[in-house]
Amino acid sequence: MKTAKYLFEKDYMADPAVHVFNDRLYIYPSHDRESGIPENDNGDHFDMNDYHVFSTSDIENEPLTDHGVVLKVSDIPWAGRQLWDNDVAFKDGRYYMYFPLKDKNDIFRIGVAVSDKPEGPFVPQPDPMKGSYSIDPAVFKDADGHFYMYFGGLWGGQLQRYKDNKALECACLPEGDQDALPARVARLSETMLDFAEEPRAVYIVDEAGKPLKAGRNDIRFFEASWMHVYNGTYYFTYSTGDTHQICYATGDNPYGPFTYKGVILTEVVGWTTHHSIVQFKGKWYLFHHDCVPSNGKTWLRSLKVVELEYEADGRIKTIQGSAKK
Ligand code: FUB
Repeated sequence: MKTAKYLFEKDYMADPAVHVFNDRLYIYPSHDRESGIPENDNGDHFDMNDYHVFSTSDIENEPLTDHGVVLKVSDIPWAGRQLWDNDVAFKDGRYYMYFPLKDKNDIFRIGVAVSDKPEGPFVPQPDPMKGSYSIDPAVFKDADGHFYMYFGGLWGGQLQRYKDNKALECACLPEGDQDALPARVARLSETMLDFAEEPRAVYIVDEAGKPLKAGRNDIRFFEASWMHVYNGTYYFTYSTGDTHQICYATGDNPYGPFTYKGVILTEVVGWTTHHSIVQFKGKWYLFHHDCVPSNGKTWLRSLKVVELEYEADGRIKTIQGSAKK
């Protein structure tokens, strides 16, 4: 599948987190909707209020099965608004869905909902994860069985409101030669319901080992973390947000530092870009979204997939997004 294809044209879905469970591919997207909220830098127009789950045993030829609504804002006791990008992990017979949601004070926290099936429905815990903040949780299982959550996002994602895992009096967005704001990573506890440690910074460094600067917004981290391992190397992948690229950096362990390597996906139609990378039936795929079907409405995004290819030295071949310049 060398050309990107749309996956589900009946409705708007975005931010696909994708995993293989029981030899089947499961897609956990955000569910975009037309809420009528005006577009702003805070992302208020992304006012999603439920999740669906999709699955398939043949991503190239079979239509997706829609498992319907699996979790709603109205089911979540601590809910305020805005269910953004979620992810799901499997451990000891249970599936854990991690989701960012604003609480009743309009602060993004990360919640957990549990199911005994990959397609849900998922039952939320009564409170958000202790010590959680910001958005875009992505959960990675390392070869030794430990699970790590990567998270964080700038601007509407509120990451600039925190330093050393404490809320700041005033948000602080670095600029120019200051170090870029890093994503965060924390190992999960045995129960999968908490962090096992204080979240740490995910440093992305240049070839000289220096952290990327905020002024390099063409390549610095903004949101949408993902982690995969290819030939023993850890690939931390992310969106550059206001410059609309999916980039990657590599390291030799789940915490990093990760050395910046290049662009995976150039700009797509729409403001946001988001992705996941998964191996299925011997091929690697890049799941993502764009706004072509909604004629560029940034808050109405559609799921896409395309094959991802590596060079012999482990570099990822750049894929052209739909916003060709
Ligand atoms: O879907 C809302 C937000 O848009 C996500 O959390 C970000 O990653 C961006 O795709």
